[in-house]
Amino acid sequence: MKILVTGFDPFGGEKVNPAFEAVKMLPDKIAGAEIIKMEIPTVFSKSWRAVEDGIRKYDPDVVVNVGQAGGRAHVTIEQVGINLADARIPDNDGEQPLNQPLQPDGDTAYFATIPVRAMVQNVRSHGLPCSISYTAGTYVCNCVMYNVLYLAAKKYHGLKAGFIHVPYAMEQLIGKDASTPGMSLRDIAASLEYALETIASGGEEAMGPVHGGQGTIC
Ligand code: PCA
Repeated sequence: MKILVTGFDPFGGEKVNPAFEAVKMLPDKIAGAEIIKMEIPTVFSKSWRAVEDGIRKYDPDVVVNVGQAGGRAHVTIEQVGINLADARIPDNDGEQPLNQPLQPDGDTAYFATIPVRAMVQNVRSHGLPCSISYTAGTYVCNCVMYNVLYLAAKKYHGLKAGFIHVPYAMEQLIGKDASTPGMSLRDIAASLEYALETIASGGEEAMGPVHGGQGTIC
């Protein structure tokens, strides 16, 4: 199995993006699956096209895109991408779409096709907090999640995809309000690794409840 894992470049005045920093720390193989790592731009129009270039180049079985959700306290696995771009701040190219559909002919929303609940449970079973999120926001992360699921539905049949949001890394908290949550890059990377392990080992979606935690800020 081949899993394409992407992380964004820094945005919003941050010096690093913990998503790509943690992706870089992942091993090249997880539970027998090949892990292909790629950095993508935090730009509405370019981000998902870069992922599509990666899909064409590497022909992965699964795509997992990873982004920063500053203000969340731990790693969250996204359940749904919505057909809406509504940017709070301009992206890295100055684009700021407001209240626009991402794909005029796309569904209102697509659910992740990776085993979200089983992934959350596996991360938790290794002693790290993790939860499902029911909103990936309306910025570039949601744009990528939605568009990759749209591409899988329309063009790359059989491709599975989903999105993981990670909190600020500890070093990003310096100078921020003392109540701002974050995690060490090592724990973020470990959480990603356990989440990907579930996919790599062919984990089926768990049916049990995995409530608790958080997932509204990004
Ligand atoms: N986080 C942003 C976009 C890039 C990133 O890492 C988001 O949550 O939309």
